[in-house]
Amino acid sequence: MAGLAAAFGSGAMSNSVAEIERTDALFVIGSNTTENHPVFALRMKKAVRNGAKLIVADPRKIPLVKFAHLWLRHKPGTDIALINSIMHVILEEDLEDKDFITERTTDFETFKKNLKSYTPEYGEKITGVPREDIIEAARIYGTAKNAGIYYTMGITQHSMGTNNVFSLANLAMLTGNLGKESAGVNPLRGQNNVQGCCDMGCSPNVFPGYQSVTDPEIRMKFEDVWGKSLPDKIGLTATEMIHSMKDGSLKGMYVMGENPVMSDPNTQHTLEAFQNLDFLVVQDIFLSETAALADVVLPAASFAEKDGTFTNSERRVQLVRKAVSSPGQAKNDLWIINNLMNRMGFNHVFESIRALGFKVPDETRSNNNFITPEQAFMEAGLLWQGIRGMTYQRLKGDGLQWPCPTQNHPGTPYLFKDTFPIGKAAFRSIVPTESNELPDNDYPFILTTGRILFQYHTGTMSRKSKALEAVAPESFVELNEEDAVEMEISDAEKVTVTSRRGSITLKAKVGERVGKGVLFIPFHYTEASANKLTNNALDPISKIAEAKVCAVKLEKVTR
Ligand SMILES: Nc1nc2c(c(=O)[nH]1)N[C@H]1C(S)=C(S)[C@@H](COP(=O)(O)OP(=O)(O)OC[C@H]3O[C@@H](n4cnc5c(=O)[nH]c(N)nc54)[C@H](O)[C@@H]3O)O[C@H]1N2
Ligand SMILES: Nc1nc2c(c(=O)[nH]1)N[C@H]1C(S)=C(S)[C@@H](COP(=O)(O)OP(=O)(O)OC[C@H]3O[C@@H](n4cnc5c(=O)[nH]c(N)nc54)[C@H](O)[C@@H]3O)O[C@H]1N2
Ligand SMILES: [Mo]
Repeated sequence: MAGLAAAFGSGAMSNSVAEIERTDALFVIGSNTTENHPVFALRMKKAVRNGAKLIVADPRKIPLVKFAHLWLRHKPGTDIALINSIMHVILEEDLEDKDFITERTTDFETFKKNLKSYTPEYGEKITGVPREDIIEAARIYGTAKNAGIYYTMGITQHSMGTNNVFSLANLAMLTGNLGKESAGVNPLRGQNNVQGCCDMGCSPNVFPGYQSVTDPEIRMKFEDVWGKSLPDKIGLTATEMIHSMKDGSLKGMYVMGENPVMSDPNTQHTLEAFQNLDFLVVQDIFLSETAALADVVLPAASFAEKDGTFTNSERRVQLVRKAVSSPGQAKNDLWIINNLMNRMGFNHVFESIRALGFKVPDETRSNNNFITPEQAFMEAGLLWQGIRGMTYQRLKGDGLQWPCPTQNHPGTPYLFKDTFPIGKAAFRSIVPTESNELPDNDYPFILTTGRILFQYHTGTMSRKSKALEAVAPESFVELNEEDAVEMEISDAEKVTVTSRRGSITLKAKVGERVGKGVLFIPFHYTEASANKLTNNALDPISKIAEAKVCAVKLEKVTR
């Protein structure tokens, strides 16, 4: 693995939240920060008040645009062309960081050659962004002392999502905006503790701490502590599992804290896959659409009902403490896992925690070999030096940012200061590719999907809140005024949106948020579920689904 994006294997922010305020230029691309990361957005607005210049690149006129010096409304799925043409201008105008390029990168000459043809004129043709704005973006980003990139699902949820991220890494490397304060390439993480899940090895290719399952030495280390032989092959990603369920090669499934029946693209395909299973267990705090299909439902306790750690976007590990008791028969996830482990006769972990010199409280010993959250955390530190220096004692207060390898290490606010984990970072010559499904005569609109401030994902949680439902009770499709006039659709009128995979009926929201030819639908509402429409094409590297681009048609509802 060369390239810098590989160094971002964790997907963690390279820099810290607080640094945003002191940034000179912010490049927010594919992130509706105000609605989906309001706390980050506050820092961004503060940076702007402090004099920072803000560039927003988003096909939609998102609320952050109000604070931007420059808004690039590119067509969905054209980020590579946009970034390549910005980098073309940076080179043309001599704004690159030559020292950084020489000292910390490789493959620059090939990369430079690849950029030759991506003129601002080319950029305009592919993206729809005026060439002057591409030049202006290059000047703002290229001349700033510290420039930070902030991206989320508008960048990643594409069949070329990984190449989009590589392109952003190229841009930061070209201008030396890595390994220093208030800069970097910063994916704002989505769910609370999605970072912690990734850190703990919830990816098919790594053990906790991003340690490869295919490296025999690493595997032996884990086998020693866990007392079991471990598979040496990379497993399936969640999106690939759905395909394997469909073709019958995957027969049993245990879903914990996910509602794929609504959150995965192409619902019809997902349902067929689930119906093909021999056995399904769902562990959730509510009876979700997916739990409703399960053979066994394990009722789980929510975050407020248990102890443990959550790791946030800036790699900060924080303690959470039980605040309220669980209702009914709900048990916390670790309790359920402990029980399963015991019944499967698996208690070696506990033995090794003690054998390796950790003090394990006696009561735990008599308590059916239950591992406490703290012990699980200590064991993780044993196997991953990134958090080895952290203890529950040290985490009290504000927590600590990994890497934190020793007991007196203060934690790490930003990564790659003097070097990359891979040594020098390689530039990648990225060539734009088209989205898997583009509009045609039958399906003339591009549909992009995402979120709104007042709802959360599949709504299992947020739609139970009366207050949130009062503000955002139903789905809608954002539609450009010009298209609305042409099609004689008025605001709030019911319309049908249809793709090759399904059809939903919902309210039209006419305005200028989306450009002509583009529609946006949030995926929160089960009664008009956007994922009935979306395309399950995958990025070949990350296997993320193309939730941000598919072709649809729009029709008035006729009676
Ligand atoms: N209120 C609320 N907050 C949330 C969540 C929630 O459900 N509700 N979910 C959380 C989670 S898990 C996540 S991952 C984050 C996601 O946070 P975001 O990624 O900000 O959310 P999205 O609405 O999916 O899409 C982001 C933006 O991408 C833009 N976009 C669409 N297509 C393209 C494209 O081709 N290129 C570019 N550059 N932009 C494009 C959309 O217009 C949108 O503004 O939010 C987190 N925060
Ligand atoms: N069209 C479209 N589809 C998308 C996206 C998009 O932008 N567009 N975004 C994608 C993204 S980025 C994401 S992150 C996914 C989100 O997709 P999901 O993760 O499937 O969506 P959630 O609704 O957050 O489901 C989480 C489930 O966990 C349960 N839960 C909450 N707390 C706990 C707990 O402590 N223990 C247990 N066991 N369960 C718990 C909740 O009740 C809920 O049912 O959606 C993806 N799907
Ligand atoms: Mo997410």
